Amino acid sequence: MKSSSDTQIARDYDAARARFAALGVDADQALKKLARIPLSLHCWQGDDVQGFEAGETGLTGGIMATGNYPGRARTPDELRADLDMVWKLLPGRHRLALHALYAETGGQRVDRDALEPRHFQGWVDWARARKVGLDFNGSFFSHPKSAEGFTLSHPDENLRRFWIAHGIASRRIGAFLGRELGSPCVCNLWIPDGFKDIPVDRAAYRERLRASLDAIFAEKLPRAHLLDAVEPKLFGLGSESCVIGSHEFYLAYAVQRGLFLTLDTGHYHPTELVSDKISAALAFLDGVLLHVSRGVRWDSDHVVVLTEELVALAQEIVRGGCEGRVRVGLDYFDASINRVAAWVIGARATLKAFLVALLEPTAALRALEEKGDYTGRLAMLEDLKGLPYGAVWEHYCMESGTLPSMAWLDEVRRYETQALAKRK
Ligand code: RNT
Ligand code: ZN
Repeated sequence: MKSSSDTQIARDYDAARARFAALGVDADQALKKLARIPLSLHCWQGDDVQGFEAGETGLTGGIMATGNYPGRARTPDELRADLDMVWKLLPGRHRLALHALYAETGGQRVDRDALEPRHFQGWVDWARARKVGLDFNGSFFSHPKSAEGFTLSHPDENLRRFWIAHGIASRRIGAFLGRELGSPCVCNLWIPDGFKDIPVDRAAYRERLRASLDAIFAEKLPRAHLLDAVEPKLFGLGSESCVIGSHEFYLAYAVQRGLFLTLDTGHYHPTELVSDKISAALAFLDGVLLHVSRGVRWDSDHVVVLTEELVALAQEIVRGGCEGRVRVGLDYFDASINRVAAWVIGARATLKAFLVALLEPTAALRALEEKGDYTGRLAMLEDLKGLPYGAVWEHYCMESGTLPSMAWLDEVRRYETQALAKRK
């Protein structure tokens, strides 16, 4: 039986659909397209990027989760239970991005250079049962061998060798995940290497990084299973003066080697827009991995919310018809609020941004632009902001069998009382 709020949602949707139809936009079609855009949710929101290694060192590498809200997942099963709740509250089909830190080694100490595909079997079983694709990240931080702030560019050859072995192991694990689940795994590489203060020989560090990457990427693995990505950044805590793997460095490397470039929205100057970089990168690259994040004054990894820039990112992808070449990953970690809610808020915001983009009368805007009618273009872009996107979103949630706005939060609160609050 339909409740009165269900009926209200249906009525609102009918009215909204008519508004969009008047602009030549088919809302039903837009929702079909939205259902085909998978997000790659980051497993590390659930436990403040801790992972499950024995003898953990705590989070290092110039990134930081602040807050101590109760309920952090402490075991793979707790994390998977939390993810099941997240999945229940999201419309659409999504992927999960793992980090090497989340290996399950059955209580054995297995160092990062010795990780094997079998250490991720538990995740494969979870993913297979839910028809979820997996992505992967090598973990080049939170480890005694990264304590000096350098990994693949470290002057010490032994340390570099260790991290090269980790990079090679990570790619093999990624290829395994892609093969097992029948969908290419994006394996992302980010390293923390950089200087707090003014270096004198940047070139030597960058040369060593290039050579280490060449060693990692030497092994040819099938692209049907594995898509390699490299992630630049501008600065981190303790690497304010120079990051070895900078934007120019990895952009050039990705072009030369045919890799994906990872664009993290927190990794640039605060006024620099990642939305503007997608079409530039795709003119030369097969693909881009987005790390959708929200920096507040710095790369603070706040929970993603529906900002103008988030909508602009989605618009760039939808307008360019490059949904197939841009993987949309999330990357934030907030320990100051309910972690499950944090996941849901950021993922829903990202899906809403895509919905706004898909409901745009792009052809009409393009026609104005081509005619040079920039007055009309600006006027229309502004007027479009008042359209009833919310009504389409609520309908989409209902049709997808998930809860509409705010009702999902009741579900998270119940889960908090029943499960999260008991984790002491
Ligand atoms: C760090 C990078 C990196 C990490 C995660 C944990 O600045 O953004 O992607 O946040 O891999
Ligand atoms: Zn990132």
